[in-house]
Amino acid sequence: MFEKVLIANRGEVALRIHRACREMGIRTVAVHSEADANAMHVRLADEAVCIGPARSTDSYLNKSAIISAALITGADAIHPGYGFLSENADFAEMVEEHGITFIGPTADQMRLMGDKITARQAAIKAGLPVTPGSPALESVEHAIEWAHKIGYPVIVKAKDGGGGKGMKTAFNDEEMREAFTMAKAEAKASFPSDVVYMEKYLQKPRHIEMQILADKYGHVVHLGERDCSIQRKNQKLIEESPSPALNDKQRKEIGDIVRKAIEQIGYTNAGTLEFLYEDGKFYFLEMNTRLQVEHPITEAVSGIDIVREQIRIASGAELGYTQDDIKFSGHAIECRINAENPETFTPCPGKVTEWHAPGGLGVRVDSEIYSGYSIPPFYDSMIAKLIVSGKTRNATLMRLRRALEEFVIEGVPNTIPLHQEIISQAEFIDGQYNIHWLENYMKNRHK
Ligand code: MV4
Repeated sequence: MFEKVLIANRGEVALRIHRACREMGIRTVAVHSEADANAMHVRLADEAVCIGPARSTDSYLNKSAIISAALITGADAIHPGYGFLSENADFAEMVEEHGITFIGPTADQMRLMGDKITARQAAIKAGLPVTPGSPALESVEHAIEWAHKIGYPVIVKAKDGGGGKGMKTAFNDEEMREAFTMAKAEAKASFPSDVVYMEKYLQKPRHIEMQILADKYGHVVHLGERDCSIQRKNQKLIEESPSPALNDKQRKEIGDIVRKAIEQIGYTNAGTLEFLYEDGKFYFLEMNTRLQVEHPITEAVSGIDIVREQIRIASGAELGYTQDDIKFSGHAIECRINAENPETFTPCPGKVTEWHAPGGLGVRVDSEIYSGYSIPPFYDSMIAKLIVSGKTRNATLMRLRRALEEFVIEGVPNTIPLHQEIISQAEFIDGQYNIHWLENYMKNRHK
C-alpha cells in the first residue's frame, strides 16, 4: 500500500480524499493555491505545498507544479479528485512517467472514453444500448439524409462537446438546416474539432448513471445507479439512489450489461456510465472516468467507501468481493449547496460568519467550510454536500427536510431555500420528474 498520497485538488473533495487516506494509515500531501492557504484540507494534511497563484490555470491545473510537489515530498501516488486534472490523460501519463501512481484509470482508457465518438463506438462494441445515431456529418444534405433514416426529432452534437454546448435539436428539415449550421459553428468556436453527428432526440428522459469499480485483474462490480435528473443548465442540484424510476429487476438487468461492458473494455478503477432513461429503456451517453461529486449517495446505499476502493485498486489490490456480496439497502439523497444567489445563480463568495452543519442518524455533510472561513472568488461555488439516508425514500425525504432546517449558513446567500422549495413539490415527492422538470418549474413559479 502507498505510504503517502498527494491530493491534487481543493475544497470538500480534497478533504474527502484526506479522510480516506487517514483511515488507511496513509500520510497526505495537500497542494494549494495562494488563495487557499487557510483551507481545511491544508490544515488537516500532514504536509502542504503552495503550487501557485489563485487562478486555477496557475495552480490546480499546473501539471508540472503538482508533479514537482509530489517528487519533493516523496508521494507514491496522486489522487486527482474531480474536475481540474481528473480526466486529463496527458497528466495521468506524466504522473506515471515520473514513477508516481495515478489513482484512476490508465491514460489510454481515459482517452478512449473521453472522446464522444470513440466512447460511443466502444460502448456499441461492448453491448451497451445507445440511441440510434449517425456518423460524422459532412453537409446539410448529408444531415437531412440521416435525419430521415433516424426519424425526427433528432439532436446534433459536437464530437468534442460537453455541458450541452454545441447541441441543437431539429424536428423537421427546415430546423435541420439551421441545427447543423449552428451546431457546427458553435463547435468550431468552442472545441478542438468542429465535427458534428446526430442522435435520435429523447424528449423527456431521466438522467440515470451507473457507478462501477474494476480492479486490475478483470473483476468488475456495479454499485447501483444514481438519478441525477434534478438539474439546471447542466448543473446537478439533487441526486438520489436508488432511482424512483427503476425496480430491482431493471437494476439487475442494466447492472449486468454494464458489468460485462466494463470487463470487455478492460477499464480499471472507479467510473460512471451515464445513461438517458425513457419509457423503460436505457441509452448510453458517456462515461466519466473519475470520482464524482455525488458518489456519497452510492456509498450510503452500498456501504462501500468508493475513495478507499480507488486507492486499493490503484495500489494493485484485488476487489476481494463479487457482485453478490454487495447488498443495497435504504435510500439516499444529496443536495448540493452552493454559495450563490438562488434566483440568478450567480456565485456569491465571501465570509461565512456563522456555520452550523446538521447531524444525527443518516446525515452526512461533506464540506470544507468552518465559521469565519472566507470563500475565495476563484473557484466553483459549491460549499457543501448534504447527504441524507434512511430506510425508505419517504423516511429519507422527512430526514432531509429536518436536516435542511437545522443547517445554519450566515454571511453568504446559498441554495438551501431552493432545496427546501424543490423537495416540497409534488412531482419531486412522487419521484415523477425528468431532466427538464426543474427548469420548467423555475420558469413558471414566478407567474
Ligand atoms: C441528449 C438528450 C436527448 N436525446 N441526447 C446534455 C448534455 C450532454 N452530456 C448530453 N445531453 C443530452 N443528450 C439525446 N439523444 C438530452 C440531453 C440533455 C441532458 C442530458 C443529461 C442531463 C441533463 C440534460 C439537459 C438537457 C439535455
